[in-house]
Amino acid sequence: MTEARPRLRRTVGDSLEDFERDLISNLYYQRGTTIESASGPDGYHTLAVTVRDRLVDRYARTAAAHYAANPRFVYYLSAEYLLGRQLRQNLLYTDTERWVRPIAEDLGVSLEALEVYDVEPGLGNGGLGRLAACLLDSMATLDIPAVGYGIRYEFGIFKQTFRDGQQVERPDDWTFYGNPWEFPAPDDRQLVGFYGTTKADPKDPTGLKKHWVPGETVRGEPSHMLVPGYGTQTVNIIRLWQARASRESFDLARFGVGQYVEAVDDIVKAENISKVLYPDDSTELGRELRLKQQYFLVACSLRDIIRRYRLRNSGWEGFADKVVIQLNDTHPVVAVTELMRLLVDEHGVGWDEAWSITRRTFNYTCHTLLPEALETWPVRLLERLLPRHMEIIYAINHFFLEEVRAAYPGDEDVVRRMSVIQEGDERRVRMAHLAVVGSTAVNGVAELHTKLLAETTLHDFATLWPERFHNVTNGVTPRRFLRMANPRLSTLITESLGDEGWLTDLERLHGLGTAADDPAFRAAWRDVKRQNKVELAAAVERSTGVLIDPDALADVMIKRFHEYKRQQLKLLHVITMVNRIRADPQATYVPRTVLFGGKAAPGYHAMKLLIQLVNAVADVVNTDPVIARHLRVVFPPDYNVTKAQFVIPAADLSEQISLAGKEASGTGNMKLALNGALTIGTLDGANIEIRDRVGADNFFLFGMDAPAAAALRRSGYSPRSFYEADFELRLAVDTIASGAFAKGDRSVFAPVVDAMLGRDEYMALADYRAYVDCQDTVAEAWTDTERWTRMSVLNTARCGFFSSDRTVREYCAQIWKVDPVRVSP
Ligand code: NBX
Repeated sequence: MTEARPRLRRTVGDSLEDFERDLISNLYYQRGTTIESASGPDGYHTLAVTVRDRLVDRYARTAAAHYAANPRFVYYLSAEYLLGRQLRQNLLYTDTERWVRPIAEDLGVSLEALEVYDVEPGLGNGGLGRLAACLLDSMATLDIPAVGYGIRYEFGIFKQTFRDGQQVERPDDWTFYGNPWEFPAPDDRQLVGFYGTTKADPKDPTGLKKHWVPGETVRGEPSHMLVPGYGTQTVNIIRLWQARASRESFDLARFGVGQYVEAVDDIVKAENISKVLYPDDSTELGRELRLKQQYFLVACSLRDIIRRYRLRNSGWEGFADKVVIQLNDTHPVVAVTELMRLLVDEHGVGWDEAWSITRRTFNYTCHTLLPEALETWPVRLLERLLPRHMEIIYAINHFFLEEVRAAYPGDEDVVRRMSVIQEGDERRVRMAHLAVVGSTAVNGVAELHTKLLAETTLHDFATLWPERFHNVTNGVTPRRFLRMANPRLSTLITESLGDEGWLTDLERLHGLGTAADDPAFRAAWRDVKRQNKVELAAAVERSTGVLIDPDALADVMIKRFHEYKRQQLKLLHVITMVNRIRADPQATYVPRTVLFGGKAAPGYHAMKLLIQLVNAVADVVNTDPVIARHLRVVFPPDYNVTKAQFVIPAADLSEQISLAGKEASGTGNMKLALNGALTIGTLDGANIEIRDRVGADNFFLFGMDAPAAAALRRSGYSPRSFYEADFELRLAVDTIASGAFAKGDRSVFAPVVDAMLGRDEYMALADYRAYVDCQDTVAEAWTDTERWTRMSVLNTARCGFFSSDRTVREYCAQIWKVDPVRVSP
């Protein structure tokens, strides 16, 4: 980065005429085609590039402002990003949509028609990846100097289709038509080593400095995507690394002896590192390639961070004053050892100083409470793949355990519990322990989550170092999830509040509180919801063939399929509704549409079977003329960020029914409440904070709280006793067992029944009665339209807290200690 020479700097014009001229010029010179012969992708690509150019201007000014200010930067390290579609966002952030509409109309195309080519980069699984995207959006909006680092997976999260109701996964070739939003930066490539051996440094008396000779090297090639702030000039970037074969990564000798194909094989192997996103959410599978991905991300990013640091700074004392790295869960935690290695082995910094720098640089966000999601790696694998890092881990652990022994003399039990190494038949490295030991701050993502972390998973650490533990409750960007997803509601809000200031100051939604008492406003609110539902109904019909009634209660459960989230509980409720209608077809029922969305990890057989059952129930419900009069069940395939933006604005009821103590936070719960859906939920994750804010009267609470759930488990939970004690529950389970959803075949869904009656790991049966009764309260409330609308308005009005802008402000104040840098127009 050098000081830009102003006379060489070109700026784009900012009028409609400039935009139109650039568009036509880009179509001709960039795309090499003409208006007469342009295809849909040509049109999309050209529009994308023309909008992008407006952001490049801002990016250049941001880079110059950052260079001049030399501030402390936030580096967000994440294995996942779920950015969503880019075109609409960038039109909004550059305020150019108002030009594009008339120009497109002139040319006889619609924005909607071009948008179908805007493929979302599915570089993540779920909440953790989407949170990364929301936080980056808010950092740019708040003018925080920040860079996100990630992996440019060639294939993102799989595409979900259904065949005979079963999930079938297809590869997500997201760059098939090219990606107009990214800029390759081959000059900033990095070399990454794997395997090999380590050698002692004869000149180092401590024995702590070593030399690593990798056995294999791979090149990391970066490209970046622009991350604009809303209502500001700041444009930050996400830098994504793609693995390439380095010259060293194929054996030149083999060419000489005619083993050409074998030599090329090594190229393929190297490039496999960034080939595909692991589609597992909240479960850990210890695959070598995954560890390679993690180290690849870390090694490339740290070198890039150091390169950037050195542009304006020298020496290492000031490193942690200019660099703060946030570890998004444990996936990038090997960074702690990599920074130690770089400092000690490559830059000759003494161990103690290196450790002080490292500890001051890193912070760690934990996103889970599930024990199976806590990453551990076999020592033997690390010794082979990253031999030097394993030595460093031993050294870090040695000094750390000295500290533990000093704090708890004679207590070898606490030493065993806290050690970074888990002893046993196969010794493993506990990445969460390494993260806590190597960080200044550790945070959970909702109040309950942080509390439970400190009481359970990380209890010993929270006792030893209470000052390290923080809560930063998650948030969501109101730009994408209110303004872009729900333009009608946004217009109504802006009309009511007088201006669009709420978009960057979401607590201003409180101003809607009084409007909730105005019948005309409520009617307008209902009208918006209805129009959103009409639109959703059309989309659902296109994707599933099922007609839904826009006047029915839209009951949505959209999230990854996981036992702890309890889609099975929702299904038991659906089946109970079916059984009630069958038993008394003449009674009156509140018409409902139950919409499911979500993927199951390809190896998660129990959840794939549950998906099949949802589809089978949907088939029975929607084709039975009696039942379908009152109830529809739809499951549009391939739930992703784009689909979320369609579903969320149309939802009346938000299902947040995880077993208390299992969902770290949830962020879909926030998006839905912000869009005026009422929540039916347990006291879990951020549900608790949502309820505290919207008020107990405006939230449908049911079920055990976390202490009750823990107590029931301790007392020896027996799902069968709940099954036997509740007639409707028994009937619902028996309906599945009878083969009613498998054309009479009792075997197909027998594993679902066995799981429910056998283990019921997440105690769905224990919460069934409370849940079904609460759903009856929901139905009752729905019949009082005015009251429901008032509750809906109050949900939106009181959810301003859940803006990711607030989340980022809290990270800045508590953890990052960074200040904004304004970029002038
Ligand atoms: O992170 C999610 C939690 O389950 C949510 O409660 C929370 O709101 C969200 C953001 O903090 N965790 C999550 O999405 N985990 C993963 O995606 C994941 C991905 C890969 C993996 C383990 C977990 N190996």
